[in-house]
Amino acid sequence: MFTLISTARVYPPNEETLLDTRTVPGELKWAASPTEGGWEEVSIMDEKNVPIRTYQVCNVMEPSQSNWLRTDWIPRSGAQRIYVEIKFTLRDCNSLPGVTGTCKETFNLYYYESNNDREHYIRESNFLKIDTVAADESFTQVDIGDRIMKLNTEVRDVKVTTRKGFYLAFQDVGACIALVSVRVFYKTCPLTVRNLATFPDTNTGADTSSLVEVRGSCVNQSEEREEPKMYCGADGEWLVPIGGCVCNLGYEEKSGACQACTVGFNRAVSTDRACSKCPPHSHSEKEGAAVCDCNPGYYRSESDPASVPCTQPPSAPQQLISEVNETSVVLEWSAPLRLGGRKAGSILCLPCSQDVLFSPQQSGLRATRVCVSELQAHTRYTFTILARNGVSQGHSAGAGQSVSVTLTTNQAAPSPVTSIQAGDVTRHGVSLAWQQPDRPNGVILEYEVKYYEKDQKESSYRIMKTASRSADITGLSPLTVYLFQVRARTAAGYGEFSGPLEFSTNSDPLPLIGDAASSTLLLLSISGGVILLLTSTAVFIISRRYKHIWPQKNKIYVDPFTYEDPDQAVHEFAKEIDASYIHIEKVIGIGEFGEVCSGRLRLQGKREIYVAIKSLKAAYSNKQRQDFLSEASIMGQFDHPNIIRLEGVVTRCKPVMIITEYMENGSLDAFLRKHDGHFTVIQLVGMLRGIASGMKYLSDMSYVHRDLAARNILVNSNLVCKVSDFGLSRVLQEDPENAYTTRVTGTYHSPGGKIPIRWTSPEAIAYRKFTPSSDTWSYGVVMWEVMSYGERPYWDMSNQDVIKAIDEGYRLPPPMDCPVCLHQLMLDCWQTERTHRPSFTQILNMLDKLIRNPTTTLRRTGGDRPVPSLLEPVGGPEFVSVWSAEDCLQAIGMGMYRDTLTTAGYTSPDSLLTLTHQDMTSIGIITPSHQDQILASVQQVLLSHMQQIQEQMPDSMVPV
Ligand code: ACK
Repeated sequence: MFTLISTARVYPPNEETLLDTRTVPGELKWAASPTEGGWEEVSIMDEKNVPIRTYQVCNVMEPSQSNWLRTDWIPRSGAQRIYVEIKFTLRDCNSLPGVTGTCKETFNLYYYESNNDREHYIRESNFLKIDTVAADESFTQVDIGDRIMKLNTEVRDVKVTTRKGFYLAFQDVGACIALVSVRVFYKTCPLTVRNLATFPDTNTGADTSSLVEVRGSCVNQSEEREEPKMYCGADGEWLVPIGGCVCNLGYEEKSGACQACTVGFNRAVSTDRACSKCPPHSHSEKEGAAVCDCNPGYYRSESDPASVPCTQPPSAPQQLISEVNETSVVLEWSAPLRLGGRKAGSILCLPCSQDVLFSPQQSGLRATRVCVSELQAHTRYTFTILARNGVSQGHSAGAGQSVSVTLTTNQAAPSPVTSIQAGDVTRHGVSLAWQQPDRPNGVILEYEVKYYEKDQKESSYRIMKTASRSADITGLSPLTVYLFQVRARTAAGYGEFSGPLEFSTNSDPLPLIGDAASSTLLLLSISGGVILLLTSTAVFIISRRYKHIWPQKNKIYVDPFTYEDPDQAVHEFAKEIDASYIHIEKVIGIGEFGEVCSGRLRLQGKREIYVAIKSLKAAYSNKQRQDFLSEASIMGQFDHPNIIRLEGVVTRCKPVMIITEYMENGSLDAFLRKHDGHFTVIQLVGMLRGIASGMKYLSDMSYVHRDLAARNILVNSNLVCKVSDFGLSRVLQEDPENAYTTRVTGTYHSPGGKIPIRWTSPEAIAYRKFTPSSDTWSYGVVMWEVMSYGERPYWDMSNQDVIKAIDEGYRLPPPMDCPVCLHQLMLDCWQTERTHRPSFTQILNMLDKLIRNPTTTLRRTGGDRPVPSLLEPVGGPEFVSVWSAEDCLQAIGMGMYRDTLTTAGYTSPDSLLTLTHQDMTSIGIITPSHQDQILASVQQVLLSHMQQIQEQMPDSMVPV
């Protein structure tokens, strides 16, 4: 019936074939049902005249066909997912003269897992369907005499994990088909050596997204540097090599193996890549030498690396000259005659008091000059200078290595007075006292106090002399800043003046802010009706005072693409991290530019933290690198507890990486789907509040996110939600959710960039008008996603239908059990006129209001009673009465910062939620662990407090 062209087949190295009908000698003899009139085995010749087995059926004229063909048992040989490649020809029903509507153009592929390699009969209903197979548009043309046939190749895959093997079955339902060949195979990641570790041939995982973690073993003569690991991806490719091995000392890496260094060569340090020739005056007699031994009479010091030549000790320094200047001595000499093959080092051995100063230093001198000062006046000293090199110790050539000089110092002035203190202060005077100088160098005859007005500098100063170590200075002008200096005098003259002590005769400095606040607080606790008025006055004064030292809150976001050199933007906003501080642990997902891993980061002097590591795939263009790093340049500008925190970037080595804080619960949409129905309404609103707070921060910085969606919110172990994904590029390689599109027709054409239609406001879709109000629209959709536990907005409607429905005024209905007021807030976010949508400040206020009064706001999940207006101003004394910032700080064990925070204006629980790392540093909370504790716990504590209030409500009021 058919002839065809075949080509000799070479299988790809990462495919293991379980069955190929072309290589089966003789007949296949598969079980066909019915045995007559259904599938028929037909031998044909390929173009090389080699016979191959095919199965054919062509009952296109008869109705109700169900012709089954079953393969023999195929052992799965450890495979977890198998691939079936079917080559077939299929007649187009139209090309068959006189056929009726019974003719079909598809067939069905089934499988059945079994341990029995000789099943006699398998009930058809026991087979599980893999797919319906139709002829594809891509095919190979096959010449058959005067006709041309189309040879189709289709591949299907299925998970087979439950039995030792399986049967495949083909069901024809009335088509004209020839199964030309069937090949069944599975994929493996082939044996490979990476970073000197061998990774065995590994079967891929059961699912198309699974990554199989494989541990490598070090090749011969190598040892582990860091546990070698790689992941075998579903397509048979090795991914993310982590760790690896290094050749043992004495061996070097060559073509993925470790080879011994030859005689006369060594490899002594693990950081050296290759063996190197023995250094001068050393040798190696065997292969595989780690260290070359010194020749006789030559040495290495303990600190000498094995890579330097062996050397000898030096002879003595020469021509020592000394010069005395009061209590200082300058010594100069010339280098020894023989240096022994090393740079000369020199040493001065002096049992001096610790106060004696050597410049540049006492030992290990490289220059042949030293200045010794702060010696005692009128004292006899001996200086000995010894030439040393690294092999002097223990290999000394004996005397003759040192040279000495003895001399006497002169008289000298006293050293400066250092510790002056101010005592009583009056409007016109101050009393001063000080200690004797450290080195008086003789008897102190008197002290001299010099003082002058700071503004006048030293242009007009006054002097006062005294024999004692104190002085009462009088005759000063009130409210004036003065500088005071003191010096001592001996028979040798005056010493130097002390550094200036600054003091103001203004004895009534402004009251300290903390004191003002605490006295206000004291007042508050005892007086009744005026309390609130006073509190707000105190807070007002405090915040006015602090204004100039607080970090600027209204920072504006800088677009990294405005920089001519994008690398400059990255380094302005992101810290470069040394890759060796990062320890990658596992792959947690695939991002837009490469894998996302989790791991640990230990920066110098900081405690180790868990981090997420996004890496840029190996082959990237310059544009991709810039787009990838732009996310770090953006993220690095933010500091807010509900915005994912950037730890830094790795750009100076490959792979290029972005390091952020680790969010244990991953993205919000998946997290909610996993925990469907597990949270109270208050908890869900708490999550929404966090997101709104992060968005308010972004909009205050004039940053428009453009892709706010639950998939771009990350959740940590405390259920704190943080806004993430600041990538500017929306070109997704794979988008199974079909979240983004560029193919929007009609009035919603969107040039340049993909748009997440379901989350995007109409004006942003129509003419790319992205504003904080378009983010508000997206926020409404996120609210809907949260309240429906990760349901897909607009379910399976097409993007076109969504756009149309929105345009016609249709909006998403309230999710199940969603309180009316929350749905009302969503509807407000989805106002067609963007200026009518609430700002994030208003949304945040509204949510706070709901959380504070859950009894009256969150209990109604239906009905048509009027809902409170969103845009109405909220806040006021009721909040203060619910709970205080102080309670909250106590609850998280940070009560010690109560005063600091109150003084800085953080008086309400609300205000604590706005704290950032930077805010805390600026007001004096500098311990990083305390900052983290406050940020991580405040939201949680407030939420659980709200929840407790909610739980105390009567049953009928608790939201379901
Ligand atoms: O839903 P997920 O587990 O959360 O899968 C995706 C995946 O990486 C690809 O983006 C996860 N992911 C991204 N950033 C982080 C992070 N900072 N902490 C934890 N998981 C993250 C995300």
